[in-house]
Amino acid sequence: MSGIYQIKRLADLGVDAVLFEGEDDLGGTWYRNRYPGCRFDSESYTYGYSFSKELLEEWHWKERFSSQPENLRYLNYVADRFDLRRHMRFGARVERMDWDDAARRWNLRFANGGSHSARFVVTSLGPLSAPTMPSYEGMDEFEGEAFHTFFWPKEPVALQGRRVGVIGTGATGIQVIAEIADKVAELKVFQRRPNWSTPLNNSTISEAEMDEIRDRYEEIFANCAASPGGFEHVPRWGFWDRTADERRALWDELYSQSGFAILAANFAEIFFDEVANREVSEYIADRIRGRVDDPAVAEKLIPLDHGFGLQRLPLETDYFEAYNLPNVELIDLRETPIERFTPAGIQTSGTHYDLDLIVYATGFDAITGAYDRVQIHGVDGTSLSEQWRDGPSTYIGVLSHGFPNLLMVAGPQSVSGSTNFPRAIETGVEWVTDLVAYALDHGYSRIEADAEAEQDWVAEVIRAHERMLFRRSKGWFTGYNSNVAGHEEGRVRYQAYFGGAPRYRAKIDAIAADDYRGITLE
Ligand code: NA7
Repeated sequence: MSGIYQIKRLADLGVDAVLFEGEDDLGGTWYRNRYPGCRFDSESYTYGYSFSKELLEEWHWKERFSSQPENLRYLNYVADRFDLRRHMRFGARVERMDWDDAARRWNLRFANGGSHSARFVVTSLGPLSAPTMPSYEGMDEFEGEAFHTFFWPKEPVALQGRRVGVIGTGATGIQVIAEIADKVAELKVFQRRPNWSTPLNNSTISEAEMDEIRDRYEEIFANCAASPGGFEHVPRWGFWDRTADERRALWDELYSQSGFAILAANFAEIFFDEVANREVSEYIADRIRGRVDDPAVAEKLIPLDHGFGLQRLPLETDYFEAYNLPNVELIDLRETPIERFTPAGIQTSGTHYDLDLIVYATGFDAITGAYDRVQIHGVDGTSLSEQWRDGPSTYIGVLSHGFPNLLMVAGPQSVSGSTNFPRAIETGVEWVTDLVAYALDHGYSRIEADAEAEQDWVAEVIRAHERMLFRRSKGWFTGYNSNVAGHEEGRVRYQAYFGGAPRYRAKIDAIAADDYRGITLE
């Protein structure tokens, strides 16, 4: 999403720019995540690019929450529509980047042995592009098929008649489980911690509805720009001004609305006030109880370790009803942990499960993982991943001191991780493009964030984070990942800016207007 728009803006600027992509085609997230059920949680028409009126006129989103194959078609359409493929080099995975301070250039080395040198490098690496796997004894011995959802094969995967195990119940696991539950012979869900989840309420978009959306595009994007999360849903204050019955009436309404309404149009107090959060959590728990036939299974699906909305909320279609099917079993790993894998399946402390296919929906080394996977060496050979070992440190999520001319789109500590991605991506791309244009216009060839300005930004990121109840939760917002050393529980990483998109934009625009305050250009 970000690379495609970034290369367009750089091409429009008339600079000599090339886009390197590690995969053999474009699409990023929507190229890779081909698992059944993969789709937007954002309303499609708020997810698409807003930069071209013609594009908005031409494209018809067929579903309110469009699915992966259609999303990939869209990105290909955009690339072809604006003739962007000629700027793209596929199969070009950057393995290492070294800053040459004398030449003021980055030297890039590719996994396939090639190299490239550039004055500026703009990273569009994606916040959720470094998948992570658990490490259980005997995983290599399993004789069936097994893969991470990120690596779901391009070729159709047989599901009918097969015994399938899914490990992980985050946003991905919830999508895939709900989609395949009635298509497989047996489905075993290995759940360590349940997540809160609410209905997506997807629907198709007819030609007539799409025309109405097209007429409203200007308003839609203005609404997104004004909301903290980059959606049309707008949070409200006033939890304590309403009676408990009034609050329940609102939640009944929001639960039947689509997308993140229940989260992003809810009372803002639920994110800051434990009592408010407990009440809404209890409401959602009751909804789960109402949808799952077996009360014992329902209780296992209700999170006890975090309140509603305090980790990334997965949206679902018939997820809870899947557990009412006779072929679906929930295995609570807190009661019966996985002991090892065997050639035939998975052995827990209770039972051996025979499986034909194991799906790892075990998530990502979020936000900084993609950066750690490139060896980036800045001034004096300093390693970026070493510098960020305990958490990222950036200036407004775009620059990091000691790494001149490295400009991050939707980088760590920007709002990308905390909002509707594409809206923040467009903000980031436009800001970075303006900075490059400014540098070129003024004859500057070196751009570096000042250490002090960076410290101030990190302090602001921490302040915004600490105000919110999610600060204690174990999810990728706080950098938690049990499968990555240094990201375990209790090691909080300040990954994203949670001050809201409008405030973020105001801050970065003021910096630009003030001749890029906090950045040394020379
Ligand atoms: P998430 O949200 O990070 O979920 C990963 C899930 O995998 C989560 O339930 C984990 O449980 C589980 N997990 C991870 N390792 C293990 C092991 N070893 N054993 C059992 N279960 C495990 O990733 P998703 O891909 O679902 O979603 C990522 C984002 O992509 C999503 O937020 C959207 O923005 C798109 P845990 O919580 O660690 O107990």
